[in-house]
Amino acid sequence: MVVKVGVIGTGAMGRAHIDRLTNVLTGAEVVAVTDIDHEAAEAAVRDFHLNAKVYPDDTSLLQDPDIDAVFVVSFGGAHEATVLKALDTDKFIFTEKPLATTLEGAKRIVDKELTKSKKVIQVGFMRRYDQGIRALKEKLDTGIIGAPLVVRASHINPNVASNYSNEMAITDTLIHEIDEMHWLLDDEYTSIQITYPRQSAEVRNEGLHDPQLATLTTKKGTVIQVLVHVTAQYGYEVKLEVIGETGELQLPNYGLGPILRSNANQQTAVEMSWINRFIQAYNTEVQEFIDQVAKSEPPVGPSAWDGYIAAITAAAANRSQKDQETVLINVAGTPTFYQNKNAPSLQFKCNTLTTRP
Ligand code: NAD
Ligand code: ISE
Repeated sequence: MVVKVGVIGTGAMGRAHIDRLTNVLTGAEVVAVTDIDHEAAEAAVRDFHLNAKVYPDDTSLLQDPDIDAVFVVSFGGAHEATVLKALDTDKFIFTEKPLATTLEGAKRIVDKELTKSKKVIQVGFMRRYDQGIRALKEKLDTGIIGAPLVVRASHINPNVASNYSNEMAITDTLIHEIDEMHWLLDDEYTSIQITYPRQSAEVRNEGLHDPQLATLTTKKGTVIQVLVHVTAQYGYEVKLEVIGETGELQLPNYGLGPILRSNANQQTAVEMSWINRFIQAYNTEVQEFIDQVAKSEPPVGPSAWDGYIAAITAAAANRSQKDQETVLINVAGTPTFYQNKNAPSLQFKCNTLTTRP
């Protein structure tokens, strides 16, 4: 079966997904697109030589009975409304991160998915598919460095769009580490604090503080520190180091050129964009999603529940941005529906955020 896909949002990431679905992966065909910028949708059809309908909006695209799966690749703030509408259909849903930009929005999605007979949503947390991060996790899980005590990570962008806000340092950027770290450590967050170091003179966006430092603590006691630096100019880099009881693990940098040593000098290229750095991870996550849809089986990748955990943690971080205080996080147990695809359950407790007194 060829999975028929509708793409909602044809900006940089929407086009990258259309490209991989059309030219790289197997088993899918993009048959419909839409974007609030109609010309952007038309351009995607032209540029990728698609045999696809251009719909005026997400609502009309979602009514097309020939579409098996939708890719929601609009602005983060627009995901919730589209995903909720998509849940009224029988289509599978791949939504880019964040699932929603508020914890209430993420909960509305989870609540609605829980009324269905099976999971249909996968969230684009592609870090879990990166071969370097996976290899690091595999080593960590062998116990070779003992228990993880401290994690140090950096998320560096050369620059950001003019509409990038201070909150987006969390909901758009840190959200990747928020999802990655509890999966990597097989642990749960108990608190988060954002600290603002000296402000960079490279910041152009009103209200944006850059860089920012996030400190997360976990139930097992690991402390995770993440540097978010989005106006770094020199390149795009994601760094990760796990310090254990008896050793350390560092993330290898995949996809870069060779290291040149000459004239008492050493040089190597630095990537400038997420598009190339994570290309293998994007291809793997999307192929896996398509293969599941082809079998009419629920996605096995990051779920709406993972998106909800990320939204709770991001909401706590957004709160900490305001006063630089530690915010406690309390995530209730995972509903059965998200643990076992064959046993849906509506037992579901609301989660809380509490600020340290
Ligand atoms: P972009 O600004 O290049 O494109 C967004 C597009 O969505 C624009 O063309 C805009 O007109 C369109 N749009 C906005 N609201 C819409 C709506 N309601 N209906 C239809 N179209 C709408 O941004 P981008 O870089 O392509 O990012 C898109 C999404 O992908 C964001 O959620 C972002 O967080 C995510 N993203 C994920 C990764 C990743 O590593 N997983 C990387 C980049 C972007
Ligand atoms: C972008 O939206 C992404 O998701 C990239 O993966 C991330 O590294 C970048 O910081 C975000 O702005």
